[in-house]
Amino acid sequence: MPEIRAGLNLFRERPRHARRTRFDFSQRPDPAKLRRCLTHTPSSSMQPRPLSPSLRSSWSCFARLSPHLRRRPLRPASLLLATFSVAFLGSAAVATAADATGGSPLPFRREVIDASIRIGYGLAIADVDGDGRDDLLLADAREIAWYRSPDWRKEVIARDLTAKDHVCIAARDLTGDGRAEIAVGAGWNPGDTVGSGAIFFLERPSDPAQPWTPRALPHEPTTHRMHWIDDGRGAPLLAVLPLHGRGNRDGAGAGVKFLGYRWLAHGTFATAAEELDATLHLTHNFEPPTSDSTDHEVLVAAQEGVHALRPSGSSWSRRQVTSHPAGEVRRGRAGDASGFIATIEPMHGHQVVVYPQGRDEARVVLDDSLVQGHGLATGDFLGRGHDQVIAGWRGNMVGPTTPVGIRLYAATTASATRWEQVGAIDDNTVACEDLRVADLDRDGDLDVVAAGRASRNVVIFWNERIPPPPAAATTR
Ligand SMILES: [Ca+2]
Ligand SMILES: [Ca+2]
Ligand SMILES: [Ca+2]
Repeated sequence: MPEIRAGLNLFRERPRHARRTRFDFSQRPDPAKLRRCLTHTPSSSMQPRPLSPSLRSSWSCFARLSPHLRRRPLRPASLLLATFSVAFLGSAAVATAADATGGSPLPFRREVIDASIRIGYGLAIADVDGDGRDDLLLADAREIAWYRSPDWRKEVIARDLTAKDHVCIAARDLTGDGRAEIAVGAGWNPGDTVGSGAIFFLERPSDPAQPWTPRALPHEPTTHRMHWIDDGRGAPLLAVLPLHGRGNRDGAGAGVKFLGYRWLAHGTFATAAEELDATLHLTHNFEPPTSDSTDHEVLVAAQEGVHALRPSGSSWSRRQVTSHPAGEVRRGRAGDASGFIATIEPMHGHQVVVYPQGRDEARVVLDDSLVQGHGLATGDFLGRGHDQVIAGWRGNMVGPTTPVGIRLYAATTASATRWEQVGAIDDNTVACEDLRVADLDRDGDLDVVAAGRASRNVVIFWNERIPPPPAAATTR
């Protein structure tokens, strides 16, 4: 994908040492000062004062879009962008951000662990160093890195594996020694459906903070998403899903070759890749089987809707589940113990959708106001005994900057046929390119980690639903 435009750097995080200078959004400047700050260097002497509703909306938009603008002199490009945003984004964008903060406050505490990534294409969670704590892994444009729990020190283990960007990462312990095996995808260029793509297994050095040795595997063009999966046939499979079929144009042509690479041992793989499917198009993401799965079902989000793949004999069967084009897909568990499927539709889309019991005709739209929805997860974040849905979006890739965020939605019926937007986990600090969930601090609730593209950050949202005991509070 094209590089982020310079103007979107408005989202960049400040370094940790500068956090104390963060602007207090509860303050409201008077209208005259607001007008002046759009044309002059903003003043730090703005005093709280009520605004008219229209100006309050404008200020809300301005504040969310450009926190940097009030800390330092405006650069011409930033000034133009902010002015354009306030003037032309319109009430819809402002209402979206306001809606995101509605409802009950969510019990998440934000911690920035990296404020200077480039793209943040792919996240994974696994124990890299074998200390029993899950670490974070990131496939960034030019680096493959992991962040060590609990201090989140960054260790770069590979750089520039291909001339084009790295794009995805899969990490899981395959050998039973408690230390993750890591594979990555690279050569990212979705416009080149013939010569792009790359897959590497990274061979571990004795010190996991040192560079790992890349071993190339065969690949299809436009390598995009990967997971280590169990298909019930013994050794794990590195399942790799390209975005396009070979030689495709405009999402048409040959089907996407979804291939699996059978792990043998010690970083060696079966000579021939196994084909999971070769019929779909614009396959943006997939959901691996759950760890307790007996049918080893893989869900693929494609232009042709969500399709379920299952091992069948020596190959795989395919069944269409939904009919709307989808970009992200996850499974969830409803209050009545039935399953549901959650999606973002279409690819890079604006809708968060749930299919109770995986029934296409039961489609429920949870939200239709995302801008470039790109992160989706399910889990019981609120401790209700069934799964909620969280969705993150990255905002416009071109044109005027739009607010970004991560929202949480919860079912209001046991059968997951009705939903409500509960609130925002993130309100305009992470232009969500990818997100993952896990109980990172092992306190019993699910935490969220997100990588931001235009915001160029990696952020952990600590779930504080369960108050930490005094003795545990110091271990984070
Ligand atoms: Ca660890
Ligand atoms: Ca291992
Ligand atoms: Ca937790």
